[in-house]
Amino acid sequence: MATSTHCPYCALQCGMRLTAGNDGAGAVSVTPREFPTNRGGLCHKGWTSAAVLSTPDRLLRPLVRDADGSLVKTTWDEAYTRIVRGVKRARARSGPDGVAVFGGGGLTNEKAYTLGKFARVGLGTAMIDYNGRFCMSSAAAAGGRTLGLDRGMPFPLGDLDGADAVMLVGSNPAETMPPFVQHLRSARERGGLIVIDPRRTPSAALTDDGAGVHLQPLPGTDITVLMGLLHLVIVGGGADERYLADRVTGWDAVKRSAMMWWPEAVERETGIPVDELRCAAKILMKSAPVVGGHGAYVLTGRGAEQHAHGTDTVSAALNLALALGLPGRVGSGYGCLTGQGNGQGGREHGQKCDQLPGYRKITDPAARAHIAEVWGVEESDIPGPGLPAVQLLDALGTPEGASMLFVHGANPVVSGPRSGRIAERFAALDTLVVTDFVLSETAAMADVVLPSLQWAEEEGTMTNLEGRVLRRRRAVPAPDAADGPRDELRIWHELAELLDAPAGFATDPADAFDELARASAGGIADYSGLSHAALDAWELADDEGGTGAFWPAVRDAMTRPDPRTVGTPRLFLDRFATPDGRARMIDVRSAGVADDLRPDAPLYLLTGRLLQHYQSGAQTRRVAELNGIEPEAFVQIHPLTAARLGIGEGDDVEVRTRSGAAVGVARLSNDIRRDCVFMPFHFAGRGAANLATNPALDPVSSMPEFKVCAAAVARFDEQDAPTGDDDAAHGEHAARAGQAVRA
Ligand SMILES: Nc1nc2c(c(=O)[nH]1)N[C@H]1C(S)=C(S)[C@@H](COP(=O)(O)OP(=O)(O)OC[C@H]3O[C@@H](n4cnc5c(=O)[nH]c(N)nc54)[C@H](O)[C@@H]3O)O[C@H]1N2
Ligand SMILES: Nc1nc2c(c(=O)[nH]1)N[C@H]1C(S)=C(S)[C@@H](COP(=O)(O)OP(=O)(O)OC[C@H]3O[C@@H](n4cnc5c(=O)[nH]c(N)nc54)[C@H](O)[C@@H]3O)O[C@H]1N2
Ligand code: SF4
Ligand SMILES: [Mo]
Repeated sequence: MATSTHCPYCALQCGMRLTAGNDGAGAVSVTPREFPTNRGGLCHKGWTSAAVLSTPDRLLRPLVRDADGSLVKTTWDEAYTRIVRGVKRARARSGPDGVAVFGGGGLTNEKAYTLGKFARVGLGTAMIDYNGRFCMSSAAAAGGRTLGLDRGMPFPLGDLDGADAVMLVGSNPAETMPPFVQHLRSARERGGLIVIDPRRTPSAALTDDGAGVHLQPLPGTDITVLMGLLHLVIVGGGADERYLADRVTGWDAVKRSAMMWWPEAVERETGIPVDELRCAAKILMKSAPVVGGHGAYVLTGRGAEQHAHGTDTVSAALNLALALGLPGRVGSGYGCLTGQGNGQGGREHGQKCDQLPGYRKITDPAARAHIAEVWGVEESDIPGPGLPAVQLLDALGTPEGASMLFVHGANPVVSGPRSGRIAERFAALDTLVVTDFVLSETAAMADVVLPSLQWAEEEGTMTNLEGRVLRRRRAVPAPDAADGPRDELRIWHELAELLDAPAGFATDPADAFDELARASAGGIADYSGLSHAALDAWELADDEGGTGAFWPAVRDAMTRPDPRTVGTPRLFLDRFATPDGRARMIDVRSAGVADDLRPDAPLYLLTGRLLQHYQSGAQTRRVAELNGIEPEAFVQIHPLTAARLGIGEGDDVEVRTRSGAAVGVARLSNDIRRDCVFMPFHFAGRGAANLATNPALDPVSSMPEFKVCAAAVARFDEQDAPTGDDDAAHGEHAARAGQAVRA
């Protein structure tokens, strides 16, 4: 029997159907289905996603570290006993905040919500944050301060289909969301695709043959590029003054700042030729509704956001969009392309260190009282705000930080900035508990590993990049041994009981969702009109694209704009979500790269993604078909730069920065600027790009500057490899991480 569900990976949440083998499990086959985001398309990762279900090294038993340092199989009882003892030791040492929790944007809404609750009232700790801090935090912060709320795309993706222009700022969807490219067709046909990326990516190549323009700036200069575009829009009479007067505050100051960025000055700072900047500005102006165009969209991705001034960069993109009169109009808009499968829902229901469910602030007394009532606890039982991800991880194992950590749905040893330091902090913990379905690099360092279910074995909901809540459905049974993998809802329920928590924890995902819906009622991300049953019922015409429901979906005020749409597909049509209903422009300034070029580090290291791998690679490196295509870390480098450094195609190359060094195979390519090299961050060991990235933080969002730092690049010769203290220490962690699992 086929089960309709969605891909386990990215925020596009492509619709697919899973068919189990004859025995109910066995080989599971994937077929795409019609859904508004993917329209029957899937990328290579989606097609092969079922392979991870039967990966030979699937975790099937809990593991604990034994006296000689190996991970050995054990029972759930023994694993729980170790965990409870660890919690008691950590509390005795530093109180409830001695235990910390790190979650993930791939967890279902039910799990993200319950993990936040488990931290606050199961463990009583304020110390919870998650990997979405590395992903969406800058866009979320900028959206919140200008629009009054953060729903990555405040409109359905299908709206892009009629646009004259789409501008992608630091986003490469041709690799990161391939079926999304369908929605760029109309913009491309009208010559309106603008891509801003220091590399000529497959997305940048979509601008070829008159389809648009690729701006290839120096990394970290997006604010200047966006100010330059705004300048040209103002000078060219493209600013929508009437809209600005009616719907926006702060325009005068922003206008003054933009007027300083003449195209010639922009060219000097960013390297973008004046003509190309003018061409992009023209496209935007003639597409904008003010002159009667069909509409334009400005969309940001991680290339713009993962910077020490990423929030301001998104604000600059929002300022440009507002000047053109795009947000809050049907057929135009600003959006950010959320990344992880539940990157949107995962940032709404309480995994963030300062947040309660429904996108509420944990410091707001009314929010605390409401949530306390839903949870059946005293308001004083709910801790205050904790630390954001980088600070949280950085403090682990120090006298001020937690000595115990739970990780659910993240692999920060590979994906966190300056990952050598993160591994060091993990090694300093008293107890590391990791729940996963494979032995990720983070799980390999744990004292206790709990085996979880996989996507196709669980029920739940995900909220995709459009703010559309959809159903994840069980298609295959869980491995059924008594000591086999467990649903995380059950794990938290059982641990909460053992820890005498003051609140109960639902084990049925539909019940957890109902509680989430109640908790979210009246909040920004209001799910109170939704339930599993309702979402199932709305997916009537599944084959023609069962649609899910857009939040806010308020109980008793549910809208149904058309037969296929439930909830609120388009936000801000009448007013923005700010107190006065107006969008607040923020007058931002250009800022440099935190760790900028210097004589001993003369090239920029850029990081990002490849089509075949997902994130830390914990899942996709286990899919032979994908790993066969991209089996190892590489360094993309311009041929002229490589020649100057004596590097040839296929040589091992070391990229050394202030944080550390990563090694990859040289791939010579004209698709990158001569002053940059690029590494994907999907690989572990010495090829982990994050050994070299800079943890410098955005002051508003606490996003680390993953995307750019200064590096020395040289041919790597095994014999000459330094054996300093750092490397020795890292070797030790690697050895611990590499301990074999014994039966
Ligand atoms: N195949 C694949 N798909 C994925 C994922 C994956 O791991 N693999 N992950 C998912 C997730 S969680 C996310 S967040 C999304 C991310 O999706 P994207 O944002 O599209 O991905 P990235 O490759 O991280 O970054 C995009 C581009 O930013 C560019 N860039 C680097 N520095 C700068 C800069 O200073 N300015 C500008 N303008 N651009 C810059 C890089 O060259 C890169 O091409 O993808 C999702 N989809
Ligand atoms: N240098 C550099 N670093 C980056 C980025 C970059 O562009 N450059 N991008 C950043 C971004 S945008 C992101 S989103 C992060 C993501 O980075 P990670 O947090 O490392 O993401 P994943 O590899 O998806 O890790 C998820 C882990 O959880 C497991 N897992 C999946 N589903 C579940 C579940 O339901 N329950 C449990 N318990 N486990 C599950 C998977 O097997 C995997 O081991 O990386 C960030 N790091
Ligand atoms: S684009 Fe994203 S959701 Fe769609 S198949 Fe690929 S990984 Fe899955
Ligand atoms: Mo992400």
